[in-house]
Amino acid sequence: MSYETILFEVSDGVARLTLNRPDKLNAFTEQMHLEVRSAIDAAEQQGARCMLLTAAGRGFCAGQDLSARKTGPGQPRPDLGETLGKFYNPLIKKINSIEFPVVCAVNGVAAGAGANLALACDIVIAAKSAKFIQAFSKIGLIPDSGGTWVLPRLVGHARAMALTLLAEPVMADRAVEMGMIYQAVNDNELQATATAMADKLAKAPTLGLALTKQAIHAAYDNHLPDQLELERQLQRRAGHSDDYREGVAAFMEKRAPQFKGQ
Ligand code: T3D
Repeated sequence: MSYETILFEVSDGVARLTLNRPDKLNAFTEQMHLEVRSAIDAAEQQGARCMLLTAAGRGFCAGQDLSARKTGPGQPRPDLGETLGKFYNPLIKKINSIEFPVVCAVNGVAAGAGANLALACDIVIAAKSAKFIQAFSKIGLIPDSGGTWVLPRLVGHARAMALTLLAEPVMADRAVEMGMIYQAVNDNELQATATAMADKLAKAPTLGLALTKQAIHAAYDNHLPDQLELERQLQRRAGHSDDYREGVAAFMEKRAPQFKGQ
């Protein structure tokens, strides 16, 4: 499939998805949502073992394209519940549950749903010049795309509340200090660092990583006994995998493992 609003390729197990509306700071249109969805489906079908999400130009993503939301007197007001249900929520849920790691390389400003899209990814690396803005309160909205769920968990209640109510920008270094993201790197090192990480993850034991994702997400809702039981069940599955057998064999034979992702 050819795309107009994104760039997409799968190579050596890494699906690289680049939001590509740089003039509009990669704000989401309906078309972009559909193309992102189709690309993620293609990544799964083509056997990707890691996805690298990034964007073109000076911004990462400015959230919803507001030019599609202008209404004047007498015109119907948009049903934003419908667009969340149709586009944003399925996207966040998909990233959350997809059975390989998703690395996000935040190359510039990430605002509104763009910020929360980044925070939904498994590992977030940002260029030092990048910033995160919970821009919603500036236009009378609430944080969506999982922002009210993920932010308090990452940065705590006090910071989540202030960041969302004030809509103040958080620079990448500060986002690392707060625990909002994993790493901030010099701008000219972002793509190389993220690519190296994605390459490494694509050669890792994919099933084990998928089960790790599942366990960590489940931990937010579980009490310790339930979580221990879940770990027991998932470890049983991991222990039956070819990659576990290969990992142990490689360790014993003092060689590098060749994981197949199964
Ligand atoms: O609607 C629903 O379906 C519900 C879901 C909502 C999810 C949401 O994401 S709501 C929040 C929407 N996003 C925002 O409110 C952020 C709006 N943008 C900004 O606040 C600023 O652009 C930034 C802080 C992100 C960056 O500022 P700056 O000064 O670096 O850039 P700029 O000059 O404002 O923007 C550059 C261009 O991108 C400009 O276009 P132009 O004038 O050069 O033709 C600007 O209009 C455009 N742009 C930036 N953000 C958006 C956008 N165009 C459409 N929609 C945008 N969100």
